[in-house]
Amino acid sequence: MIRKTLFATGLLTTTLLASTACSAQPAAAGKPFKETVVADFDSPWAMTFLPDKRMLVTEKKGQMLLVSADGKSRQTVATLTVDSAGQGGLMDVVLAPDFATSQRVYFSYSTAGEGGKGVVLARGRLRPDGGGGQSLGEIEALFSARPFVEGNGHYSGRIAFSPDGKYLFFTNGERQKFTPAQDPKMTLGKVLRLTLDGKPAPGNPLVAKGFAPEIWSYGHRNLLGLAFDAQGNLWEQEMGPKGGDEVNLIKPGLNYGWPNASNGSNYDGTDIPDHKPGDGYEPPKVFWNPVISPGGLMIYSGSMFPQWKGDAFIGGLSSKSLVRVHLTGTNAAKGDQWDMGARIREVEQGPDGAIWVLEDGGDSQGRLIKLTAK
Ligand SMILES: [Ca+2]
Ligand SMILES: [Ca+2]
Repeated sequence: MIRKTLFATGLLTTTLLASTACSAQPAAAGKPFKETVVADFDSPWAMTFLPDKRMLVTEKKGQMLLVSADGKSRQTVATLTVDSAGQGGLMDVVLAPDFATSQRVYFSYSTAGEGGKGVVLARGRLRPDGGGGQSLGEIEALFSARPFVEGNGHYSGRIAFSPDGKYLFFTNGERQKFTPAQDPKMTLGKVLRLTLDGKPAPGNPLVAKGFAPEIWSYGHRNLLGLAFDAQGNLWEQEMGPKGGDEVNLIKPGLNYGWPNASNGSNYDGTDIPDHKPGDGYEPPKVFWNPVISPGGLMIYSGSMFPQWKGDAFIGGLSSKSLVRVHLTGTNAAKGDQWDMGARIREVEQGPDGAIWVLEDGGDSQGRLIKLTAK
């Protein structure tokens, strides 16, 4: 596999947003939070908070932005050459566990290469750019999905670090090809467990069975959310077929069924056997029919909304909603589904416990909205 990637960095712009970008929205009846529009972006995909309360935001076409805590100013810290056709682009961004000392930032993107396209895990270091701002330097690609295939869908590309900070979990979607999810030699349709350098983590559960050494779990479709809860459980959500979006509790070595089992059906109307006891496939903890089209996943640990501590929040794309899933230990149950009026791509928890959502924006502007207690 060729890990050929071109980067151009150092582009720096500082933009003051129009004054209209920071206005409180009238609270819709029934929503237990106030919505404040903070900023907007060009097809944003993911965000994360720095210890100093600023934010890193990725835009699908390849810009990584460093945004002030109030959303009013921003600078471009990296302009990455990515393949942004279809569902591809610059995707997730997550701080390294030792960011406070290393200034390292991990991110994912799709690119074209030998055989087609695939998702790549990379990292860089946030450092002074010499002009009073910061830029992302020392950029290196760490891991590429195998194999690269044709098409522009189901890259996944979500990143989560283990609670001890030693390992990195990375999702590879099945690229709309179905069967790779069950192929032991491909990383497509899998949750991977890697070292912080992007190598196979030692002790992965399926090596003795002949699986690729990076694989932690398999039988997945399009994994667009991945997060640990406070107890150390790893939760994942994935966009399923028609009527089959899922929240899964990820355990090492298990097969989650795709494309052999799903509580949904194919979009062409053909059936897929439902999950049932004894079929050898790990069933979802929650599934949706009709679908929500899950984007990001966040597990809430703040105090602004104490009633939701420990619960999962999911951005709904086609459902244009924010979805709450009640988590109790290793069990999950549907909670709320609030209409947000736009496709929600990403959900994050802010430093003060507010919930932040990023609209997907489609091919245009998506807003950053802060949700606070009423
Ligand atoms: Ca995020
Ligand atoms: Ca089915």
